[in-house]
Amino acid sequence: MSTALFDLTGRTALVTGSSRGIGHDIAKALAAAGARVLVNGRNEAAVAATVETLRAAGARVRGYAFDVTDEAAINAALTAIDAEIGPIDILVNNAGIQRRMPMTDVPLETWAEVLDTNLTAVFLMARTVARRMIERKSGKIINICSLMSELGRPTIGPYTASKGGVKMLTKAMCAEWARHNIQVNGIGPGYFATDMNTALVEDEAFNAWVCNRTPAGRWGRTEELGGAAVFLASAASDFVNGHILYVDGGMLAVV
Ligand code: NAP
Ligand code: GCO
Repeated sequence: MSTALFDLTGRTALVTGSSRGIGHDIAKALAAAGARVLVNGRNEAAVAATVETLRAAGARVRGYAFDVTDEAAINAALTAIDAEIGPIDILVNNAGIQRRMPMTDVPLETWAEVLDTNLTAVFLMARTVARRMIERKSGKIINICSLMSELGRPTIGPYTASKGGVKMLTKAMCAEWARHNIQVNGIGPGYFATDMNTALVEDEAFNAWVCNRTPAGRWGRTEELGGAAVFLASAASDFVNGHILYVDGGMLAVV
């Protein structure tokens, strides 16, 4: 089978929250497959540093620093991208945060912060980008879900609710946009050692739990998500829609 199916040459990919962590390595993988990548995060310096790193590695890359919870900032950025770059062919809704505490202690502000970032932003970004994809009768949207799209664990109620929402929003987007040749799918990472999870990695008991609970016996490496991202961003997945692809070392397959 030709690798041309996975070739992203000539495509433009916006990856939200790609200044570090999972989003960074997804952007890196899409660039390596030929896409021009647009890096995002709230911190301008971090975005600029990532742009430089990816550019030094040969990527065609630009940075757009904005807060995905700010509708006006989203609209301004998407307008600028339209004017400066052109159409977004691939949108990866990756930006996300985690807040850990017993649900009875969760202030409404914390609930709102998590849901705004992890769920509402996915809606806001996709709604505007999809309008343009519908006009062009073509597009790829990848929403970053989680093991918590399927399972719960104590102390991460807002996050779990947000990720369950992202899974179902992915299916809702499929229901409305597949007819316009837009493929909307999710990637569900297992446990990966990023800034989001530093506290977990450093917790000996939790670290041991992850390694024992994961059939692969280890945490995932963020570069191991690149293949799933390139697949769902490419022609190789043109008849895949509403699917959540778990990259979790087998964790969801076993009790
Ligand atoms: P991370 O290392 O903390 O990176 C989060 C990224 O999102 C950063 O680039 C951050 O940059 C950006 N971000 C946060 N809030 C933002 C906002 N309001 N607007 C724009 N950018 C924002 O986290 P990660 O582990 O890579 O997680 C990335 C995604 O994967 C999240 O959706 C997370 O839920 C999901 N996920 C992670 C794991 C895991 O094990 N790590 C597993 C499953 C799913 P700034 O802070 O500078 O804005
Ligand atoms: C946690 C972690 C998880 C992972 C990821 C698993 O506190 O349990 O943050 O939520 O980040 O979402 O798929």
